[in-house]
Amino acid sequence: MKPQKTKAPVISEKSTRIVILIPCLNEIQSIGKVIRDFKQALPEAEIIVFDNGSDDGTPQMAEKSGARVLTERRRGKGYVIQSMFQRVEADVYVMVDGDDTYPADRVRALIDPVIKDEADMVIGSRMSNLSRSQFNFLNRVGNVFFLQLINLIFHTHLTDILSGYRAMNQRIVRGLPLFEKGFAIEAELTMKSLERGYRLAEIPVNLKTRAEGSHSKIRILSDGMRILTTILALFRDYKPLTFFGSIGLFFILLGLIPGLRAVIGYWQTGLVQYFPSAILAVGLVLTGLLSITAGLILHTIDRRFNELEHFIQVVRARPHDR
Ligand SMILES: Nc1nc2c(ncn2[C@@H]2O[C@H](COP(=O)(O)OP(=O)(O)O)[C@@H](O)[C@H]2O)c(=O)[nH]1
Ligand SMILES: [Mg+2]
Repeated sequence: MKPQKTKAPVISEKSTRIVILIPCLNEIQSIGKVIRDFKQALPEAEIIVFDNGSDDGTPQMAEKSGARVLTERRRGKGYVIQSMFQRVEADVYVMVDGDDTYPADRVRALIDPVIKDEADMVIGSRMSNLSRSQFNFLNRVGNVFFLQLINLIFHTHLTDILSGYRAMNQRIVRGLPLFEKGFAIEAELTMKSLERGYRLAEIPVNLKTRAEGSHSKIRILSDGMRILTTILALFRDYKPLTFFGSIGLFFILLGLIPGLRAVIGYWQTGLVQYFPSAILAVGLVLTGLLSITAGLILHTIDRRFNELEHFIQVVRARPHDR
């Protein structure tokens, strides 16, 4: 659904409230440097660390380095990002990991298209042709797989959908309903932005390896599965006709195999020889038709929901209109 474009005022440099939001869980080795680097790269921005029950002194180090520290009790990067969007008021939101793997010196290039109102979200892409990123092998394979999946679903040409380095304007931060609790939050953020027609842009960044002694919190297999199920669930919810339609088509094509066998048998002998094949064929084709029907019904409901969401956006944008 294309949200009613309420022309946001061009944000002038001077009055722009920019915040750097850093989700952190036990990042004592790197958080001090991250805060210093961003203070240097973007002195006019406020830096807020969202801590999630670190027990290694991260919040104290963050405060000592000049950041504001807020706490989110529910464990999980997704909960923290949701909390950031709900609790912080600003014009430009930058989110960056606290493990010093993203380059602070690219932050101006990241926020520029947002400030010029050329994009609603700018993603710091670790996998563009111009990026020289240090990924561990499994992480890169997972990222490329999920990237291809989302580009296939939305016919887009993004180069990185799971990057933790992004700049966003208030419209997208206020306009997106986010529910993911863990590392699938970036996939949800990207897919829901694409589905709602927000303007996405990318700039190349080089991902660095973590500081000595600091460890990634991601569990490749379980978080990877979580990201995959999230992508498939959002595909089902936002593209029901494509999702259930392709499943339906698959079953109908599958039913053709035993079906043809039964039909050819009947043709040749005038008798229904292959009963099991005939029954299997009917079963498969009916399942296919059922799935397509479900897709059509959900597609219709989805369109009406889009209209509802459109009016909610309009009312929110112009609450006093009668
Ligand atoms: N507050 C909070 N931050 C988290 C949590 N899990 C990860 N993070 C932070 O999210 C960022 C990315 O996590 P990381 O482990 O580096 O994942 P990776 O970059 O995908 O390997 C880091 O700054 C982590 O400290 C969590 O449960 N709560
Ligand atoms: Mg990391």
